Formats: sequence, structure tokens, C-alpha cells
Amino acid sequence: MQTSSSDNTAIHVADEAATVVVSGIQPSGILHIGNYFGALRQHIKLHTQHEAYYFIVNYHALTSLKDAEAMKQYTLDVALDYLALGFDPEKATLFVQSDVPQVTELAWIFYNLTPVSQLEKGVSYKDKIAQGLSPNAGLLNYPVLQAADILIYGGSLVPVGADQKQHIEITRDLAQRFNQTFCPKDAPVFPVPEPYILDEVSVVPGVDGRKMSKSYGNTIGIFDEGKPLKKKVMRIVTDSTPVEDPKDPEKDNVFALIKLFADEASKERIEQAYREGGYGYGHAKKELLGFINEYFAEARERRHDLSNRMDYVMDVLQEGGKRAREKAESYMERVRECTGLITTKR
Ligand code: AQP
Repeated sequence: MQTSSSDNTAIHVADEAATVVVSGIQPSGILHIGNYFGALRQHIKLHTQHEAYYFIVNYHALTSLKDAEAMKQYTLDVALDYLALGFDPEKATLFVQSDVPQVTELAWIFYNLTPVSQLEKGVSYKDKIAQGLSPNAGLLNYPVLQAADILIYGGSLVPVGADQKQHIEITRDLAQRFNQTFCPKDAPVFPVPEPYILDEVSVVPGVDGRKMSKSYGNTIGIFDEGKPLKKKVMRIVTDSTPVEDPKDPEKDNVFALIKLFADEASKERIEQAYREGGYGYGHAKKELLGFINEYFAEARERRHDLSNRMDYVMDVLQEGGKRAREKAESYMERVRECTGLITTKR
């Protein structure tokens, strides 16, 4: 057994050479720094080290987004974000989920192996209902389609945010259930994937202190800049401890975000300033703004440049879709064989 590439995870991968990294992001809004630190940063890091498939999950986004123009725009925005943040299409595969229709075919097969009670216990499902989203069948079945997304490319390592832990458990269950139900013992079709979750990131808080989430309207966008960015940072909710009093950095949303951006020395300095007093939340917000601007400066420039080359972005997605369909079809041939779903197509 070897430890996977990050020192910060307790993930063990049986065979590094055979690792297939897969993950998806919903085009349900502008990508935010929760998406970045929870998932995208790891996607970028891993895509040059292993075979990797990253998909823009527009079928999943349909569970909440019912606006065709917005869906198209957000889909292209996500592709631009990946490329601006350093994704190299020569090294790995980036594509749009609906360009691989086989994934809905596999999801249907998985529905028949999934107890409804398991889906009804979904934390994310319950959260979204509590926030007022319609409990439609798509939302309930979201983790099953996600399992199909992961397994159809033989995914073995899934870099996601901590909020996705339960969904990856469902994927693991489905891989095992499918193998046990349909495959000979010595020839399972699917690997049982491991999540890749960075402990120190956990769940990134939004400006209101809840999980940063596109659907909660509490996000700071990865590519926000100028006045809109400043406004969002200044809106971050804090307690009302006066400037001169000592503060507990571990209980503060601003510090939770500073920790993601700052180097060790800056983190220690600011932490000490919180504990000593005489350092207000206004100071902390100003520093945070500086860190964000510095951290994403190069990516912002690349994104401005790429946004004038949309033909190139479309080519990347088209080529990615082609590669993904080939991989998916090779798995589906085995799935159809195992399940007895004969095809008369030639
Ligand atoms: N606040 C967060 N902290 C850490 N990780 C996060 N992720 C999302 N929010 C945070 C991770 O980002 C990846 C992509 O997420 P997604 O867009 O597919 O779905 P999501 O988790 O449902 O993200 P949102 O912003 O909350 O979208 P909506 O509001 O549309 O549902 C995942 O790996 C996720 O863990």
C-alpha cells in the first residue's frame, strides 16, 4: 500500500499506477472559494499525476437550475475556470457530463440496486429541502447519478469537499453491490473508490457563516474582483467583540478564510494578533482581501485572456467528451454483458 500524493490525507491507494481520478462540479452558479479549496485545487494538483476525468455536471445542476441560458453560460464558465486555474487538456480530460449519455444508462441500472431509505437519509438532500428546494426525484437520486459518474470511468480516487463524504459512501456501496450481484467473484467490473478529502479544509464557510454554497447566495467567487469582491468580504459575519479586546480566531469566519490563503508566518502573526487584542475584524477583512487578490492574480489574467478564445474552450470540451465517451462505453459493454442487457446494435 502507498499513501496518495497529499501529505494531508489519510488516503491509501492499493496501486498508484492504476489510480483513476474522477470528480465533477455543478454549473449551478459562479464557482466559489469553497469549490476551489474543497475540490478544484486538488483537481488541478492531481490531474498531472494520474489518469483524470473532470466533468461539468449539468444533469446534476438541473435538480436546482431551470434556466437554459444560465445553464449554458455557467457550463462554459466552469470550463474557463478550470483552464484559467491551470488545467492542462493535454494531461487529463475535461468535459460536459451530458456529452456522455451512457452515464444515465448506468444510473438507471444503479437505481435498481439502491434502497430509497438510503437516499432519504442523505444529509445534502435533507439540507436542500430545508433550504426550500423542491424534493423532486432528481434531487433524491442525485447520489446515484454521481455514483454512475464516478464508476463509469473506473474512478478509484475522488477529490471532493468534506460535505460529499456521504455521497462517496453511496458510490462505494453501489460498486460493491453491483459487483456482488452481477459479476463473477474473480472479475468485478468496478473498483471501490476512495474519497480524497483534505482534513484541514473541511467545509469552507460563506459570508453568513453557513457552508459556502451557490444556492445560499453567500459565496465569494474565485474570480470576483474589485468592488464586488470587497463588498462581499466586508459583509462576512463576525461577532461584536470590540477592536481592543482579545478574540478567538478559531471561532471567526474571517480567520477561517484567511487560513486558506495565508502562508504559515502570516497565519501565526494574525492568530497572535487576534489573541492579543487591538486587532479588529476590519483589519482581518482588509488582510483577507489582499490575500485573495494576490492568490488569484495570475489565474484572473489567464481567464481574461481565455474568455476571448471561446473556440479553443469548446475544442477542449469536445475532445474531452470524445475521450470520456470511449472510456465510458468500454465499461458499459461489460456492464451490459454482466446484467444480461443484450444489444442488437452493430
Ligand atoms: N463550502 C464548501 N467547502 C468545501 N468544499 C465545498 N464544495 C462545495 N462547497 C464547498 C465542493 O465543491 C465541489 C463541487 O461542488 P458542486 O458544485 O458539485 O456541488 P455542491 O457541493 O452542492 O456545491 P454548492 O456550491 O453547494 O452548489 P449548489 O448550491 O448548487 O448545491 C464538491 O466536491 C464539493 O464538496
